[in-house]
Amino acid sequence: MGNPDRRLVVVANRLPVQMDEAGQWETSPGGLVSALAPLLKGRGGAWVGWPGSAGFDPGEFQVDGIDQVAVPLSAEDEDGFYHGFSNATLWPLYHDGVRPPEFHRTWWASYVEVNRRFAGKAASIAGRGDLVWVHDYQLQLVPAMLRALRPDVRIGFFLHIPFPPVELFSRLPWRSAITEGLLGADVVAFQTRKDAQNFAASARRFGGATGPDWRRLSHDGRVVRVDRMPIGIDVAGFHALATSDEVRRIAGDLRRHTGNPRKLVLGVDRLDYTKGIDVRLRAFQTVLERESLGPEDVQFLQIAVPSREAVPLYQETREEVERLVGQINGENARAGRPAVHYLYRSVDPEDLVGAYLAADVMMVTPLRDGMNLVAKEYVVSRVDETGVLILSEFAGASEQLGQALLVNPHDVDQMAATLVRALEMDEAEQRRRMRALRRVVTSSDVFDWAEKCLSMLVEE
Ligand code: ADQ
Repeated sequence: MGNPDRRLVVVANRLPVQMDEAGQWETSPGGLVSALAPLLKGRGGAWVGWPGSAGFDPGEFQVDGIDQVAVPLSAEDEDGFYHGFSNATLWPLYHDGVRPPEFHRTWWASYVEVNRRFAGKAASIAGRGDLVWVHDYQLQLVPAMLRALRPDVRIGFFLHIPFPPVELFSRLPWRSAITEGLLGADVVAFQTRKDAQNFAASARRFGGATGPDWRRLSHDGRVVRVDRMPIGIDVAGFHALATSDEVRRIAGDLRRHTGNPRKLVLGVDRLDYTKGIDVRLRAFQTVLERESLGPEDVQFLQIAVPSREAVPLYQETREEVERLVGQINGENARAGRPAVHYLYRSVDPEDLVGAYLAADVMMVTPLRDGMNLVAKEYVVSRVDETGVLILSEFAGASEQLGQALLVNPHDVDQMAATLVRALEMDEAEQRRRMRALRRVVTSSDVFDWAEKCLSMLVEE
C-alpha cells in the first residue's frame, strides 16, 4: 500500500468554482465536485484548472477549504484548445463520429501548448510522491508531460466520454501522441469495459504498448493499469430531494399545469448533438400520428440546458430541435395545451427532481454517451418504484442498466414502438424493472467511485 499521507492534486479543464453576482467565489454544483471535495479536504491537496473566462488569472486561492490553482487561457487558447481541438476534433471523433471531426494543425498546436501549461502547473505544486488525478479528453497529454517533469508522483487519468474503436481513432493525425500521452499515467480508467478495451487496442497499435492483458499494458519499462470505473451519482442527495415535501409539491404542480395528461414523457440533457434530442422528438411525433393521441393522452417535456453556444454545430442543433418542437405543436397542440413543452435553460435541483417524479416515462436516447447521469438520476428519484426508463444502447449506462427498455436511437420506428410499449406498461412490470435498476444504481454512488479510483492509484 502507498503512503496515506500523500496529498491529492486534481487536474481538470475547469476549476470547481464560479463567481457569484457579488464577485465572491462559490463551489460549482455537480456530482464530480461534491465527490472529490471530501477526498481533497481529507488528504489535503489542490485543484488545478481553468477559471472559465479568457484572459482571467486569479492565481492561487482557497474556496471552502480547497486550494484552487488557476491555469489562465487567452482568447486564442480558448479558440484553438477548447472550442477547436477539444470540442470540434475530439468530442465528435470520440462520440462515434456522429458529426465529422475537424482536423487543424493550429488547433493541435494550441492543445499541446495548453496541456503543457496544465502539466507544468501540476508539477510545480505537487509534493513528493503525491497522487495526481487528471480528468477528461481536454487533457490527454498531461500524464506523459507530467511524468517527464515529476517521475516521483503517481498519475491517474479518467476519461468521462467514450474512447472510440481503433478504426475510428486511427483517423486522428495525432493518434500516437495522444496514446503516448495517456500511457504516461499509472492508471487509465474509463466508463465502460468497451472503452477500456478500445483504448488498449489503440495503445498497442499507436502508442507502443505491449502485453497480452488489456488490463496491464507494458510501456516504457512500466506497467500501466487500464480499467473500467463507471461513474455514479450522489444517491443520498437525490433520494433526499425525491422524498422532500417541496419536490413532491413541484411534481404535483407540474402535472396540474400540464392539465394532468394521462402520461408525461420527459427528456433532460445538455443541448448537444450527441444526446439524440431530435430523434426522440421524431419518435414522439410518430407515436402521436400512429396512435392518434392528443395532449390529453400524452405530453412531452424537454428540458435542455444551453451548452457550447459559440459553436455553429450547437446553434444548428438548437435550431433543429426548436423547429421540431414547433412542428409537433403545430400539428398536435390544442389551444392552451401543447404536445411538447420545451425549456431551454438550466433548472434548479428541486425542479429537476420534481420533473423526474412527475414523468411516467424518461427518454434518454444519445447517439453516443460516455455514461449519462440523467438515466441514473431518474432511477434514484423514482422512490415509489414506478416509471419507465427508455435508454439508448449507445449510452455507457446501458452496460449497467439492462432492465431499461433499450433502444437504437438511429431507428425511429423502433423507438416509437418502444415508447408505445412504455406508455402501456402495467405497474407490475414497471416495478419489477425499476426495482432492478434501483438496485444497480444505489449499489455504488459517486463517492464509492472516487474512492475506488483513488485506491487503484494508491496501489503500487
Ligand atoms: P454530460 O455530457 O454533461 O457529462 P450527463 O452525464 O448526462 O452528461 O450529465 C449531465 C448533468 O447535467 C446531469 O447531472 C443532469 O442532471 C444535469 N442537467 C442536464 N440538463 C439540465 C438542466 N436543464 N438543468 C439542470 N441540470 C441539467 C459527461 C459525459 C457523460 C458522463 C458525465 C460524467 O458526456 O457521458 O456521464 O460526463 O462522467
